[in-house]
Amino acid sequence: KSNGFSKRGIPSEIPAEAHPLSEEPTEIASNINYHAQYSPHFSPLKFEPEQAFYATAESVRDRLIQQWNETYVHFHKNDPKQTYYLSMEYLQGRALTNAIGNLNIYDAYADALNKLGHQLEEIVEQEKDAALGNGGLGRLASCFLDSMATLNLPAWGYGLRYRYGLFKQRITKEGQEELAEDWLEDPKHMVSIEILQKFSPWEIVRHDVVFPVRFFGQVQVNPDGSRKWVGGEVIQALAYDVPIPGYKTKNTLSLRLWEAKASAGDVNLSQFNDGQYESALQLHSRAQQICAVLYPGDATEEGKLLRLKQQFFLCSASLQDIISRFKERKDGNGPRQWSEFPSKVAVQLNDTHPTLAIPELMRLLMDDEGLGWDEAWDVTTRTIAYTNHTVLPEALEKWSQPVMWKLLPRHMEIISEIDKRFVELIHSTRPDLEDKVDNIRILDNNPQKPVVRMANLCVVSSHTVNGVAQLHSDILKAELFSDYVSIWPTRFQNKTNGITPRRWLRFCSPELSSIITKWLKTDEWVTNLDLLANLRKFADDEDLQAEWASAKMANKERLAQYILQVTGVSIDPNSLFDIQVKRIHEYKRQLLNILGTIYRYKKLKEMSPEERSKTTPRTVMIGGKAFATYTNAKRIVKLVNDVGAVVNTDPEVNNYLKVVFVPNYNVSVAEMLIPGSELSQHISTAGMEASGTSNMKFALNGCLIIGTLDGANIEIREEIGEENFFLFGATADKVPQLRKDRENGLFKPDPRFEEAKQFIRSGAFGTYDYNPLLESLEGNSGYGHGDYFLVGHDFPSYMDALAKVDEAYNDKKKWLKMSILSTAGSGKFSSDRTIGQYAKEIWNTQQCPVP
Ligand code: B1H
Repeated sequence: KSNGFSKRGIPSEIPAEAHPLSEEPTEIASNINYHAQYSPHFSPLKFEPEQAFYATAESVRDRLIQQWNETYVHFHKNDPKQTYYLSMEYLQGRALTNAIGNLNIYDAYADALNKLGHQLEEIVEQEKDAALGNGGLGRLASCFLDSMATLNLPAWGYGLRYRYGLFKQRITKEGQEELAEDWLEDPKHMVSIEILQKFSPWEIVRHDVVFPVRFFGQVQVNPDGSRKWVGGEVIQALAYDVPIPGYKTKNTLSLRLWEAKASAGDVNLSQFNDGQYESALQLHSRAQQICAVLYPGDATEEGKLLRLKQQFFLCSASLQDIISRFKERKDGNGPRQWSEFPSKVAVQLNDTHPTLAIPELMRLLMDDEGLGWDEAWDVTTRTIAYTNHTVLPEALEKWSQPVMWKLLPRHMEIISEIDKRFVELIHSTRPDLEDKVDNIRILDNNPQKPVVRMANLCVVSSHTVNGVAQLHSDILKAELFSDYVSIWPTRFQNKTNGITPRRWLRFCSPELSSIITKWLKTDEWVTNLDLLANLRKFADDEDLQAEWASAKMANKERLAQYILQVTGVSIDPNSLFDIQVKRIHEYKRQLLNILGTIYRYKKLKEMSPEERSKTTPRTVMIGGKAFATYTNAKRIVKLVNDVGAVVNTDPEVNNYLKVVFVPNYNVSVAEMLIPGSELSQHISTAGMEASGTSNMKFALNGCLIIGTLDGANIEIREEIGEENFFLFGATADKVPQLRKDRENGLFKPDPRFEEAKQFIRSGAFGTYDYNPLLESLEGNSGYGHGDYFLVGHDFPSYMDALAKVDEAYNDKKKWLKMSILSTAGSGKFSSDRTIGQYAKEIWNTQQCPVP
């Protein structure tokens, strides 16, 4: 047990003084000391890395608060149109390096920490990832916040302050195990996490920003015919702000996360005094449940209801906040006109998860503000825009009508009215769509299972609908939303995703960044990524190639150290580092990767030592989390681990092949893996991956891609040149026919594919029963059966592409040139470009830089 003292204290010559804004290392050190001494979180006599991290973070937070205040005073005075990004997920990762990097005080903080006896690199590692998201959709939201701040756009992010974010993945002999991840505080330091205040050093609680959110209850009809939602239970939404600094600008935005609280009056004191503690505190515990966990499994009725409550909680609190800000900024000539609302407010829905913002805005405008239907509808539809992120049928949200009538009776009245008016519109203007109306209307009134189709509600109620890569947007227009396109041809757009070059190159690979800056003779590429194209003319230059190779090698060595530390497997930095990291899903086809690897292993085994020594040594790394109840995904995790256990300990081949499952893939792990990668795999069945965003991060870091013509791969290949991309597989337009052919028994499997599967069956990787997994590749029909994802069809062209990779890697000069051209061609994939397009083509917002 700690007594609060430790070997490492703060050097006595460093005074504890505030200096909140100084950029002088000595004064920064004093400020960190100040926070260490006056921080309520720890004994002031202890200054181990953990305490040093908190004191450093609080010191940085002072600056962020200062900039945040200036930004919002400026926005308040200028009253520009603002964007409100509503998302159920944000994958922020760590904040320290990003904050001091964006504030341009990285070196000063490194010096200051040195004076305090610490290394910045070690302090940074103390921070826990904020993982309030599942994958690409949540990380996209976080990249967008960075770009909106950097571009000086007036904006807010809105989300939920989940107590437990995405689970932590532990790998055991059984495969994946899920552990609760406490991003706010490490429980080992807490006597009782329920009693002590939980905190993240980055957030600022706004005790004065609280809105009531109602659930259940009924609709009251007033004598004048107006309607009001009453009764039920009311929970309070309390705001926590996470400051989002822009890169080298004063503008600092806010990610506002809502926490659910019961109000003080909700403790039933007489029950409590009678000793009925649990029922006295019932609403408190119900409130706590709302923000307890990210995406609770929705297999049970209770789970479903909780997810719906979360979605409504986000929408209601955010809209009340938006409306109160709109009313507050009046120009002195009396109350504002509601018709002005869409010229001050743009609401972007990150997928259908915050769809309830639509009926909630209608309700607030009609029932609280007294607008009529037509006026409220006009304001709502001119305010709301919707981004679709997937065409997978199981991810298209449909909520049970009875559940919604119970939880949100007034909203269901409004949704029914929107539905009715839409059906009338079809009847009166589009008789040709008459027979399709049951499919495109909002309510699916199938008596067995009546549901609300959230995507349809979004399309009907938004002024703009966009997909996230060109192919995906084309598929939306041609398939999922084709009938709406014929009604509203100008409503549909494409906004190809992007990533922030600050986190995903400048900060995660300082080595490569300084080489780029040196050769471009400017660091402006960090905010104008198109400048990377100027590297093209040096792609053959031997000096650049040598520097490039040495930066890559340094990053590979750092990665090899990390892999050794977390898995115990030693990998050779001279081998080709081949990486696939993303959520585990059958459509992403990690199974194709591991089957290809198994085939490679089998061939290596069959070779003579002489032949083996001529092959290209390769380290295959696969990482990602499987949804806790997705059994086939968990089997894939287990298979990769089992293959690794055999291959890595096989003395005949382990100089030529290693297979590593990288545990607990998250933002921080990505920041380590991507800079050290040479080949990355983006191999989804064509038409199924809406965009992908890690493909952009890898390409930006000079990593070559093996991939299908899917999502943003297509645009990446266009930008970097087809000769620098290892392409294979069926194209999206052929996929339906290939599935039909398969159902008709027309598919002839490649012998290599059969051999790989047979090798698993033979027990080469242990006794675990892989038959259910292998069976998903057999048979001939059904979603998730009959090789729906076309692993067998694409296997031969995949193996051919992998052989081309080996060949290219053996020609070092050629490989380096391709690597440089990958980076040089990645300019388009900056989220600054994406956000610039949203601002211009969807939001109609302008920059508002703080002077
Ligand atoms: C994406 C999701 C998603 N698309 C449901 N859809 C969820 C759907 O918790 N849920 O219920 C969570 C997430 N995520 C991803 O979005 C796409 O698969 C990627 O291709 C894309 O790059 C990313 C960002 O647009």
